[in-house]
Amino acid sequence: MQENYQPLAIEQDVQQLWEDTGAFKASESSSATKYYCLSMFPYPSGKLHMGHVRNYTIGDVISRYQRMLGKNVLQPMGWDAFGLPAENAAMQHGVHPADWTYSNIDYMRDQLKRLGFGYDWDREIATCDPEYYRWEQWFFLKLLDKGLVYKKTAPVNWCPNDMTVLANEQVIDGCCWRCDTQVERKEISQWFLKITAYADELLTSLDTLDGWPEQVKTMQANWIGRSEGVEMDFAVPALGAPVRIYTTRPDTLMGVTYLAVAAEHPLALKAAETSADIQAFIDECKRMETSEAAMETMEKRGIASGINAVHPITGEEVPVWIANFVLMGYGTGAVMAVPAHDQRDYEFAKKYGIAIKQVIFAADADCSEQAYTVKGILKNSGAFDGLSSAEAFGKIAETLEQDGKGERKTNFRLRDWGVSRQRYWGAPIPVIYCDDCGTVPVPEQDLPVTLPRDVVLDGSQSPLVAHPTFSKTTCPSCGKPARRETDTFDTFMESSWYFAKFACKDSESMLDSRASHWLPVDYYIGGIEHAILHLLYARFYTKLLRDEGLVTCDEPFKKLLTQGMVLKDGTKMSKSKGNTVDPQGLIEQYGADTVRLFIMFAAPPEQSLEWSDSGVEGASRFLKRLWRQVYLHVQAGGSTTALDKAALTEEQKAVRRHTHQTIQKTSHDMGVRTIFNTAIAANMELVNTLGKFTDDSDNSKAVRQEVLEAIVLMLSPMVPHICHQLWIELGHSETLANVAWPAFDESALVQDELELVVQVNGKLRGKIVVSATASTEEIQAIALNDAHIVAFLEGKPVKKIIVVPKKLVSIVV
Ligand code: OVK
Repeated sequence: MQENYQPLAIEQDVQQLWEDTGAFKASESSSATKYYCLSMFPYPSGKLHMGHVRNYTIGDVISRYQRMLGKNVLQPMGWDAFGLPAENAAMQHGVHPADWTYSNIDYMRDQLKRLGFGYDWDREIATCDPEYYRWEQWFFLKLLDKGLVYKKTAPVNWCPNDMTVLANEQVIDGCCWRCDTQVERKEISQWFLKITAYADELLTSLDTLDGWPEQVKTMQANWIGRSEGVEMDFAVPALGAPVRIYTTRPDTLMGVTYLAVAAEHPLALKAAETSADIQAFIDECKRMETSEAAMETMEKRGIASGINAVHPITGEEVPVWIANFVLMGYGTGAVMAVPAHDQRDYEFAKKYGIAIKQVIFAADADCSEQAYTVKGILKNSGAFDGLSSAEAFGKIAETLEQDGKGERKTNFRLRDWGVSRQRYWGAPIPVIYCDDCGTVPVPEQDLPVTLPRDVVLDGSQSPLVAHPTFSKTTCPSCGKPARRETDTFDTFMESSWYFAKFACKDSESMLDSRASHWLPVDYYIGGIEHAILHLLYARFYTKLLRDEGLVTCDEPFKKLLTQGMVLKDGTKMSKSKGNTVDPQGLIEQYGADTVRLFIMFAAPPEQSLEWSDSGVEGASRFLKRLWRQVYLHVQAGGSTTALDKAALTEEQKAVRRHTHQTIQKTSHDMGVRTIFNTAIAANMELVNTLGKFTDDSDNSKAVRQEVLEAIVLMLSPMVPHICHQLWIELGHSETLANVAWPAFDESALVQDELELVVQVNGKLRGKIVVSATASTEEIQAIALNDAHIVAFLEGKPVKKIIVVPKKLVSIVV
């Protein structure tokens, strides 16, 4: 055995061995229980950053631990390869998005291998591979057939100078990132997936996800946003049609002092016919950004339409305003405003001098400074006076229903999923437009619709628009000249089903029975930034796949771990802050095991991890210490005799007890709590104990062998390379990757004697040593007869004596 730990050489050899022996190839034919462990696959953005290293180390530790428990583990890896960064790189460096992507994949794959992650590389997927996205196209057409896909106009960010659509991240302070021109809102026709058809199930089946963090389930539930309310009509004689609104607070209906409608609402358009000011305001609204985040933070503005609506209960007239915070795409494009009981309505009313009418009362209900948004008792509400908010909800709904002016309705905040992107580097949407036949699906035998390679990206419109294979095709239905859809899919489409494809990469169909064998994913690990959209889309897609008979599960991810961020100097590592740490340099300096150990030791997986150079040094020192312990043991001849449990000295027993306590604790930390830093710390303490254990009798060597083997096995999920080597040095020939997780020896945990503290009248007066099996009466007798304690009893009669098992004896005299 080498005297010094040389990580680089060991790691290379062990990785080669894993590759040669196919150590991590998963098979469906195993009789062992399956365990599918998946980390969110990366965008091939160039090179790994620390966040990736953390994510993938956590996944690998869980996978290796489960393998040691005897599970048949699948841990695959692939590439979320489409998206804007490849187009940006193409423009900045003049390299084709495909070349940029594939060369990044090659580099990052090497990095993952260098870190020793146990992936089944035979299942590697790159989503930009036509053999992958062909099935996405195929499935889209199935959904189209089922009516779960449709087209409608929706707003996009439009740069009038570059004549191109911009993604939200390409809009900086309302301007185009390239030419700084003011961005406009433009309505264009786009494809949508009807996720709203699954809103109810997406919400209710959250209850089945016991293995998900509550916080993530709450975020999903809020995003879906189920609400109970009332939909009602306000008649508008001037428009000749009523304005329909939805409210979750019908109890405040009698406090309505105005309505607000979106700039695109028919009432607004009607009002604009006779007012240049209104038209100007509408035009301005249309120029606004489309993102919801921008909506929330912008200044709330409006203009009176000059048109009045009729209150459905009082018959009184209420003015209608056109407001920039009401969106046509959300609900009915109109809202009733109750300034006394809604803060946004309140601020708007104050700004424009609109009446504020309080109708909900309670002891603390005061509307002089702000809206009173809590429920209470109705006043100023005519026939509904004196009712509670809850009672009024029912009564008012009933009244509207009787009058045919409204009805109770369950609403969802969730909107259908717009999947069209006006970009090149994505999966083409497989439809053809024919002047005669309209929208025609691409026939199955013509799939995949592949991306042409011969394009130049210049930042203006997608090169697909002018590309001959897209602009000139024939209608599959009538054979006349036609053109292809030039939009490509949102990249969330690819990441919504990749976990299923990993199960059956080489299948002749989209998925086969192997998908049902492996799914659901037993443990899914990834960043909190995907808590809402990616996870929701993946859950939605799973239900779509199930309803198409392609998988049998209802939910894709049984357990979810959302890892914390990697910070440096208290802030997120980011290029712009210049505080990134490149994992590559560290791997080259210290080896993969040190990097893995540091990252798992520095914090529990769900908490943020503060980068520390000294922490990396510490991890490296510990591995050297562990190596040294094995080296000294091996140099001293190792263990030549079997452990004789009957002949153990107290010291040997204590070392064994510590060992088996550590196995017990580590198993609990890893298997139940999914917290690794404490598991590592426990093993570090055990290494310390071993350092102090210098006895060199044969039985001590056997004990030392047992302890070292246990440590090597317990740390192997975290630091697999060094552990593999140490395992061999400890005299084993089998690959560590196939060895079982150690079981603790119950008998080694038993302590023969216990030390208890003794209190007299609440004061600590001494300690006694008793047999671990002593009864309460025996312990009491020992305490009362202990010479040291007797002195404190001062000969007084004992009033009370209490024994707290394994801890203390309390005597009252
Ligand atoms: N391809 C998607 C993705 O997020 C996943 C799909 C399933 C939708 C974690 C940093 C960071 C540090 C410095 C500079 C910049 C960033 C993510 C994902 C996984 C893959 C890393 C998180 N710090 N980034 N692909 N992270 N911590 O390549 O949360 O962005 O779980 O790695 O990330 S990704």
